[in-house]
Amino acid sequence: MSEAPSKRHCVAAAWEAVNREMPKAVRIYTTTYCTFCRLAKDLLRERRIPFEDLDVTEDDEARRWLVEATGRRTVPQIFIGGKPIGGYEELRALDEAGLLAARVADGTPNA
Ligand SMILES: N[C@@H](CCC(=O)N[C@@H](CS)C(=O)NCC(=O)O)C(=O)O
Repeated sequence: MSEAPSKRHCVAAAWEAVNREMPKAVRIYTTTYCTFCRLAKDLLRERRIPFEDLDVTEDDEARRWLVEATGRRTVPQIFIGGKPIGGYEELRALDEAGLLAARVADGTPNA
């Protein structure tokens, strides 16, 4: 008789489906060779939060737009439901406060 799938397995499978089908509420602007970008994406993956990764390494126009939109010059810049929340440290602070999942759930997907 086959073994019933574990709860962990079911949750992982559900998140995979969400990743495939749900418009993503989290958008993260990154560059290559950016430690904070990697940490932010690792955290999102750990929490199984789907995200859209936009690499702006070679895109000066996008970098200028990001500075205007966020008032910050560093990457990553993370948007939830179209609103800038800051970089990795702000993402981690939301997570540590137990607010990240709710913010993502509240965030309307990026257009
Ligand atoms: N406090 C920021 C630090 C981000 C940061 O220092 N990022 C570096 C790259 S890993 C950066 O953007 N440096 C300036 C630049 O590349 O122009 C965060 O948590 O995201």
